[in-house]
Amino acid sequence: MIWNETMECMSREDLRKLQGMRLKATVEHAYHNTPFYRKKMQEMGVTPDDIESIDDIVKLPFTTKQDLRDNYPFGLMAAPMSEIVRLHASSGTTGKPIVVGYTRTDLGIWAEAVARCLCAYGLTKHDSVQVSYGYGMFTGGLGLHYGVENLGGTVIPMSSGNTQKQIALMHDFGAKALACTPSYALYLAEAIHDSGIPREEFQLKVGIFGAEPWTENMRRELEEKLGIKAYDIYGLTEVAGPGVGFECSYQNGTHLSEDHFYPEIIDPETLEPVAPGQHGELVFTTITKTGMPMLRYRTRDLTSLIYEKCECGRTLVRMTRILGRSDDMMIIRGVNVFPSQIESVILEINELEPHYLIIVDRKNNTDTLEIQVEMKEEFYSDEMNKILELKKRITSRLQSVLGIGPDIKIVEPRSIERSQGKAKRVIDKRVLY
Ligand code: DLL
Repeated sequence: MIWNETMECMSREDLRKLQGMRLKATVEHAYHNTPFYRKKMQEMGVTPDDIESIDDIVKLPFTTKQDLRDNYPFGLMAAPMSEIVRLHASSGTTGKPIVVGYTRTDLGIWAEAVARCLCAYGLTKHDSVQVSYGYGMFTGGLGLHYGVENLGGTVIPMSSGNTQKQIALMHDFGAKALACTPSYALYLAEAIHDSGIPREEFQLKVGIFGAEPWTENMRRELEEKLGIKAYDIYGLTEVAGPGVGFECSYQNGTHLSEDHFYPEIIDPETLEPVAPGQHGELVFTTITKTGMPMLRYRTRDLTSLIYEKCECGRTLVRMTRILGRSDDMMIIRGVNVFPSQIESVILEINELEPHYLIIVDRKNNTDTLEIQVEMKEEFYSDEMNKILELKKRITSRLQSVLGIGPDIKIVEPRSIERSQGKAKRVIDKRVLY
């Protein structure tokens, strides 16, 4: 199902023309209303007149998270505060939060972008969606909320946490879709199982999962445990929030709503565009936002783009699964390791639960990589041989995928902390040294 056929299925040529026009208007707006962008462009010797088509985007300066921090709280707004009708913020792990502001028009565009996602997941105004992303400064809760309303569906504004109540309402209200992080969905699946309520009594058919990286193996696990079809939703605060990208029923890449959010892939070292189809850092320029436009915002997310038309009929570009963030990448004994590689292996192993914790440390000047995994209750035994055999199997599989050998610790069922929002699965103790 397609929500906005004109925009989602436009010919690439027409789309590029539209993007060019929208980019030009955005650059003019930012140049004249945001001293930060005017100064950056002047330093590079670029004016809005230099932007004639979407190809001219490479002339523009990049924006980073640090720029948002340096201009905290409202320095990057391009509209007077009287026009800003909503603020959101993202705290990140260090330093000041970053703040974004939306005009009424921006909120309308964002809600439509989310409605497109919901429609692609097969949802209609007859369906109810339990929104279990956090409400508040995080964009997840309210972003999904207004998207569901825009679709005309029924929103169940649960927010995150309070797991028992989540299950009771999901059951009683017959939610057709659940929107939360994939890690919280796993926790809910476990809690539903423990509740003893038969799965058939739930109406749940669709998962709307994002806000953190997840793997194909995690998708399979969630689909099986919850008896649903699990779809990706992508987005980030700086660009809008959830709804920048979504999967269609073919689940073969995440479509980006590039009539609003123009994507590029660059080499994070040289900052040059990579060859088409290659992996690199995703960069977004918002081409319709008025409250706080972003020019070439460096997301740090590592992915690649597929420009071929999708079987669903959409011409909107697809992004491959996010491998991780360039700042999530761990360098352990000189080898690049992404948590997503570890997740993939853990989820392939039948005896293991999909919960894990990665602990990186440095002992005697050597990096150590410990991975705590949980055995499924039905496999858990006191038999040393079985545990040793399993440990050996996990170690050798990870060794071949990562190129370095981890130290595997099999911990008791249910001992790894469950997350209710974005999971924190890596503890890197090396910074302490
Ligand atoms: O996480 C917005 C969001 C809310 C997206 C709900 C989807 C659902 P931030 O807190 O600013 O915004 O975090 C953005 O989260 O740059 C990615 O690194 C990561 N991320 C978001 N969605 C996905 C996804 C929200 N589907 C950062 N797959 C992004 C992988 C994702 N990573």
